[in-house]
Amino acid sequence: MPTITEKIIKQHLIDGTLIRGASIGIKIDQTLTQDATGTMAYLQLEAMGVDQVKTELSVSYVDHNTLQNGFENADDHKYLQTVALKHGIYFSRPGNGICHQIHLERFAIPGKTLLGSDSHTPTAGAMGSLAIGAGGLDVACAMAGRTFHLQMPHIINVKLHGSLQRGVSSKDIILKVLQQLSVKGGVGNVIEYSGDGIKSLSIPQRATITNMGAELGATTSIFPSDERTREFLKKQHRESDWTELCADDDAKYDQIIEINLDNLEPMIAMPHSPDHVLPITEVLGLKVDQVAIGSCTNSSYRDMMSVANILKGKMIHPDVSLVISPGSRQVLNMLAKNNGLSTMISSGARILESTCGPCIGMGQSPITNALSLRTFNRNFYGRSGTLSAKVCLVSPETAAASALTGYIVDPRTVSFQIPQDPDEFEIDDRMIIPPNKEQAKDVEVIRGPNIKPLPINTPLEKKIQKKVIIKVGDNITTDHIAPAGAKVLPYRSNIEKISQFIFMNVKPSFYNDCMNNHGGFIIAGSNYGQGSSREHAALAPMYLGIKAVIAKSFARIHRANLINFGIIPLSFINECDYDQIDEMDELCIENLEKISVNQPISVTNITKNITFTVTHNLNELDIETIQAGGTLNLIRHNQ
Ligand code: MIC
Ligand code: SF4
Repeated sequence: MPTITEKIIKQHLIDGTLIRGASIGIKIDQTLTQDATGTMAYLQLEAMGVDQVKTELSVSYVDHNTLQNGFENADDHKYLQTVALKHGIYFSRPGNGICHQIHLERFAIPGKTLLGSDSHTPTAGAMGSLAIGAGGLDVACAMAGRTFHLQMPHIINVKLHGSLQRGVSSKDIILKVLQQLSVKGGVGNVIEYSGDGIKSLSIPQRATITNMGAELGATTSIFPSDERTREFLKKQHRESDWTELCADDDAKYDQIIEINLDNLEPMIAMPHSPDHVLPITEVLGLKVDQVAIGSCTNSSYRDMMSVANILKGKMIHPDVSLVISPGSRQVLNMLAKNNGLSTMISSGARILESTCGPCIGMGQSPITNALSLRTFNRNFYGRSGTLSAKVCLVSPETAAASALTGYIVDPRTVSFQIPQDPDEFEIDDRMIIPPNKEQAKDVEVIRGPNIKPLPINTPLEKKIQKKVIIKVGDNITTDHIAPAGAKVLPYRSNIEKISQFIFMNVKPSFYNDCMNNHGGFIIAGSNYGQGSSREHAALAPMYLGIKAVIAKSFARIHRANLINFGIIPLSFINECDYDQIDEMDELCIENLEKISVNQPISVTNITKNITFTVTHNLNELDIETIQAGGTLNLIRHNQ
């Protein structure tokens, strides 16, 4: 009867029952962090007074903030390295690659639970891990051995039939799913893949699909652990980590989607959302200015070899800038040894280090009004660093073929050799520093001057009477709230400084308006906070005095982050109440000491002299957390 998700959750269940939609608590086996969210997570771990992590495995990666334009990022790396050694955490050094790619290669295990402070943690679902993205504080709590709470997800089964045609790639499968389900269609769900079509997909191909399940808003995505999984683990010299794991034949799903790979076409996501998906045939011939290949979605050895085979013996178009970032040191080294790298260099590609790079706006912003074709997973407004750029998401095959012509082409019309998976991957873990209990005692944690203490919220007051500082529409991303990019990311460990950038591209006066009004409310449409797991999108507004967000609906991770920092997430009961609120209206909520489960809350709009009701969907633990002014306060209070 059970699905894969139910099997893993059952084995890890600590609180609650497996009723879909109910609150449950599970044990976390593995955690991962990356540098942009990791500094906060480890500051929080330190604040909890934990000596050695309680997980089976915790890994700290450095892959986001690697442009060292000033001391800040380098200082963060040193902090992360020393704090890892102190607390029993593996440390993957800058240059070793992108967290999700490396975790898949070296650490992910079928049937294990993984919690990561990055929304693309579900990449490891390709291996049959139950891999979930969360805010840094939730990951810190998991490292401290605390239970991770979530809503028991509903389960959508995506059945793949047939096999991909020449020039069509697994990126096109997930773009197709996004076209059908949209960026909010996965909220509250796990996406489980099955069907005869999965047999022909290798683990890195599956990983492209599970990675971009984050763009559906899904809790996670997962594939069975089968012979293909065993084969991949064997080639990574980890066959002993393999166990078989699949859903029972009569497993019950909440929704079934069928996709026939035999007639799937190459797809493209148009600006500025990963679900604005069209078949590539509708945009053929559009002029391209930049092509960027890489990111945790499409930077495996196979992806890189498809690109190399398409570029082989040819030169890129004079009007195109082509940048390529192989996903890991393993991939880069293998490409270097089999001449794939020199093929890329000869064709005019600019090779970047194995990091997130342009995906997170760390350099390579395209020219004004550019059309930038990227193999990444997000094309949110402004994320590339050039506000006027139009970023489109495509497969590595479409990207490479279009870099040669200078306009969008259908990769099915290009002749190239389809790459084979290697017989063996090259194993060299020397850029991963393992924990060492003996040394841990003597390690001094080094903190640069940009690493500031954590701001802590105050307990919830009985009454909030404040102004609406901003009113936004649907599908606001965490990139809208807390932008990324090379100018802002160095302040990820300095909340006071990063708070000056909040809503910078949406309402530049947001910071000053918060300062002048002692904080206030945020009003939003549906799916507020989609995208990244960055808790800065909650922590910095908390620092600026934001007390509540009233939205039509929320994205899962961001809602959890708001609760963690003591900001109340409230939902409109009647969506038309949203229309009656304007920026700078004064709202008042009273009797907050009496919030209880399932009890609606009444909000008065003093400016308009109207009252409306909202829900909160908070469980008892959430209410306690908010009353205390956030998770850290609650933990301290209960210690
Ligand atoms: C992203 O892709 O947006 C990031 C950068 O990886 C984020 C994490 C962050 O903001 O540091 C994510 O996906 O969670
Ligand atoms: Fe890095 Fe981009 Fe992947 Fe986020 S989506 S982890 S920034 S490569």
